Amino acid sequence: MNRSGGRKRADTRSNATIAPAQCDGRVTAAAHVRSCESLARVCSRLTARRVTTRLDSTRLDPSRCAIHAGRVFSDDQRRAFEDDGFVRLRGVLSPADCEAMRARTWRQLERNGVDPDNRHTWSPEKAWKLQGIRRGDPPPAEQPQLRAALDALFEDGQWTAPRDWGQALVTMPSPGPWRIPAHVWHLDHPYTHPRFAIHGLNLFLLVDDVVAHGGGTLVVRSSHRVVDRFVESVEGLHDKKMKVLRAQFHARNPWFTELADAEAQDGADRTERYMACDTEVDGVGVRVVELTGEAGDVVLCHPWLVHNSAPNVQQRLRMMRACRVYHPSHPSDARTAVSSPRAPS
Ligand SMILES: O=C(O)CCC(=O)C(=O)O
Repeated sequence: MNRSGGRKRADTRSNATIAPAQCDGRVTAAAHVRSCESLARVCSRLTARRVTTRLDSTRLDPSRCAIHAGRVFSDDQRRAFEDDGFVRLRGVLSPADCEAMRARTWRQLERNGVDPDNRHTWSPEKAWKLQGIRRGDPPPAEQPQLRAALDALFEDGQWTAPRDWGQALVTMPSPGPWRIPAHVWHLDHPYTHPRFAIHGLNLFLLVDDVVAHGGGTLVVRSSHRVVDRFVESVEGLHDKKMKVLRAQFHARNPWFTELADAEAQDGADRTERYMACDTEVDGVGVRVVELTGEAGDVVLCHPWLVHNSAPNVQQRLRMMRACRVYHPSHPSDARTAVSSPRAPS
């Protein structure tokens, strides 16, 4: 998650370095995904393989109930996570904490040349050098509601606290119409992630309210279950690059093939097709959903939930943050690497 370039991240497995994804000083979505996928591949190689005989790995142990400072992760929330691949926790951060995070973000944006009162200065590349705003984040692991959720979802209730809320996802407003993008629908975690147990999650924090068509991350609801079927059936899973597996996954289902087809940008029809109702893919009802909500909400996403960034055709900046949480068995070097794989920040 380093949009600024310059610093290289260590891949201590091979002592190689992974250069930040950049293109003429601008980071493209494709470059971001390449970066995510190469790091996920590192993780995948370092993570122990698991053999299992159960049929649907997206069902978790229902007997676990986690409570932190009176905050419970309920059965309904667990079911939502299993069925949809994501669950929203309301009001994880207080309005005051969000206000402070927004103020820090604006201060950095101003240092990058953004004038809050002059929209001509709101160009996308000025929202890419925001690493500094992570200092001063309210620690994710100190939020009781989030702790309860992570305890309930992770295998054996074990997870390693992220240092901060991760990469800044700031999207400047752009002219409409709002469209579902084709590039790049992706996962941040490897397809070789263990089945039947959660060893990694994506966390999206809404630092500000996010309304429809306001740049909220797009997810394919229940896609984690389609990925699960793919993983179960694909040959040579551990020998293939993530990019190859992604192409194979998309090629297998016309719905996903066309979703990722850059030629198929047919505006309203596309929105209708992918967002108005579920379509059955490999026996699973899926549709594209926008992550919207209020400042302080956190959305927990299954590692196999297919997702993408989205345009912001509203008047205000989209401000979210994205981090990942891992099981302690996840190799710490890979954990460090993957915690900041995206270029923007
Ligand atoms: O900008 C966004 O909303 C997309 C975020 C994303 O793709 C990611 O964190 O992997």
